[in-house]
Amino acid sequence: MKKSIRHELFERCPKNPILTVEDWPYPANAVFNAAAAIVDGETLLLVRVEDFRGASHLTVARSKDGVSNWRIDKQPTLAPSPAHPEEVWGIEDPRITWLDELKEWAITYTAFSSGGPLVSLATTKDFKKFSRLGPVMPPEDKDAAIFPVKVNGLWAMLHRPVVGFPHIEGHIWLSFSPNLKHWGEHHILLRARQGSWWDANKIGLSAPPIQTKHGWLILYHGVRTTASGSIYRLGLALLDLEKPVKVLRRSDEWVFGPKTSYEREGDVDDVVFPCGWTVRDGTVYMYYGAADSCIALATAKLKDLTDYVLACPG
Ligand code: BMA
Repeated sequence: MKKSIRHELFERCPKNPILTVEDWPYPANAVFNAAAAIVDGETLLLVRVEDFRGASHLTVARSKDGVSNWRIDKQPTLAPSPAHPEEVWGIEDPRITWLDELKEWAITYTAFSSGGPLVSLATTKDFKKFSRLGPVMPPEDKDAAIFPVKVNGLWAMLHRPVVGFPHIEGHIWLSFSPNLKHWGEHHILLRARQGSWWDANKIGLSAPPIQTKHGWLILYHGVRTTASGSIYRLGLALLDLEKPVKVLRRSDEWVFGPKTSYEREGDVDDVVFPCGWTVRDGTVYMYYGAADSCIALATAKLKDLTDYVLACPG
């Protein structure tokens, strides 16, 4: 039988992993799950850094080409605040969105409170000074990102609450807010599938949505539980531009999964976990945490991603 070779949408950067603890200007156990944005013409990563107590904070790394020569802040850029008890066990997995109407960046992140992980929000103009809006979703909720523009006059946020009944399940929800602080109009958007699916039981948003002429392009992770642990893989979906509560397409197959040694072995094996992607000249740069240990990069043509998702089931 002829062996079929699966077409890969994303191409791994030959320099992977592009950032590790060896590059860090201060001691760290792991650097991973970074948000990404183009700021002043450069790539800015807001990196989750785990210290040797197990708690995480966020530190900025900047690069002109988004691949090499990273300039990393000498100390934590955004550390858990003693004034915010919900950050007592650290802050993790940020996502960044430019809000043109407010002329500032919104950063959604997981605050690890003693009551469980929840979604917190901060804003910044320069990645030096930050204004915290505090928790915007109660535990357990993670993997949140804000849309760059209002939808029918309201800010929109994707996030992933977890329910424990009758089984542990996590689906992606869409909620709305007039002021970024108070959220309501909650809609379930993308459900984790069931049974043998790669994205059964628990899914979560990866990078913030990208606006295309065909709709909002969504990258999400699915978690498959196996006898030897969980496997984190990625899928694509497309939401209606005007009414993002409407899912137009969703990939049946995963489009990216752990393969290389740095993705398969680390503090948590078999994890690819992007929190950010940027678009430069039609190429999508997807930055992902690999095995909860380091940061890697994979690229794809935006057109190939939209062509692929448009050919997926409705
Ligand atoms: C998820 C998050 C991520 C982590 C992943 C794999 O639940 O906590 O921060 O990368 O698990 O361990």
